[in-house]
Amino acid sequence: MSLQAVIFDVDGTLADTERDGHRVAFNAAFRELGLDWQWDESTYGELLETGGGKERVLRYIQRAGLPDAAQDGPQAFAASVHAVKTRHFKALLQHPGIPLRPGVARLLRELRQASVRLAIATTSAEESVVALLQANLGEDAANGFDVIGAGDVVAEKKPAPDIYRWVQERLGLDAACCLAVEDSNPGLRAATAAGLKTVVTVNGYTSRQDFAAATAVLSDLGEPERPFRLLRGTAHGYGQVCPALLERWLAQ
Ligand code: XBP
Ligand code: MG
Repeated sequence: MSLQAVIFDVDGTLADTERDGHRVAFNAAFRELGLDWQWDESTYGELLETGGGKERVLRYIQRAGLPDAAQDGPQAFAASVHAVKTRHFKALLQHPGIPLRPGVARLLRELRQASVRLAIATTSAEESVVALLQANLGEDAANGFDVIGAGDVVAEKKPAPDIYRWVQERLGLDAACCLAVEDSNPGLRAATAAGLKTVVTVNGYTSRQDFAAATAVLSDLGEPERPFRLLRGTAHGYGQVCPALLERWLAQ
């Protein structure tokens, strides 16, 4: 069966948005709201086990307690923190900016040229995803994706497979002709539970996680002048991820 679509995760996969993006934006939101919360890099690494910004705040409340400011209860409080945080995140995309990871822009271009459809399956809010794409690839960038599955469109976030199933349904494609690209164990579990073969590109937060279920694990997608490092699986002689290599992985 030939490759019809590639479904990309966003945070950690298209760009390293977590440590210097979402984390920084959360801390800016905490300051703006007068909270004495501060998520350092290692605390945030632990909190990343919980997918979704609002869910992450709710989880932290279990540890730090509900702040006095949260008069309307934890859900409303998490939603208001998230709204402020999203504004800060979008500002960070403008300045200083968050670049796409190596090979991402190239692979998206090559897949489009090969008539392979593109989709997104993410836990992040859609407005953050669209802003990331626009900041890096231009105003029309989101239109290059057939389906964007983001945020609260499903009840259960990753590692539940719901967001991948939601995207597949809208693509109208069987899992057997699609591949997922992920960066984390919760993301890999979500994609494989939806029946998708999955390629993982690791980052600082995820490199020690369990990726035994992945079709291949790489340092990044690779560029002609800077090939990826293969961490698991076979690269069939390639040094950069391209449509032909994705076809090989789908067929193996
Ligand atoms: C990453 C996430 C997101 C972001 C923040 O998920 O867990 O929640 O940290 O985004 P994925 P929001 O890698 O699956 O994209 O604050 O907008 O939820
Ligand atoms: Mg991710």
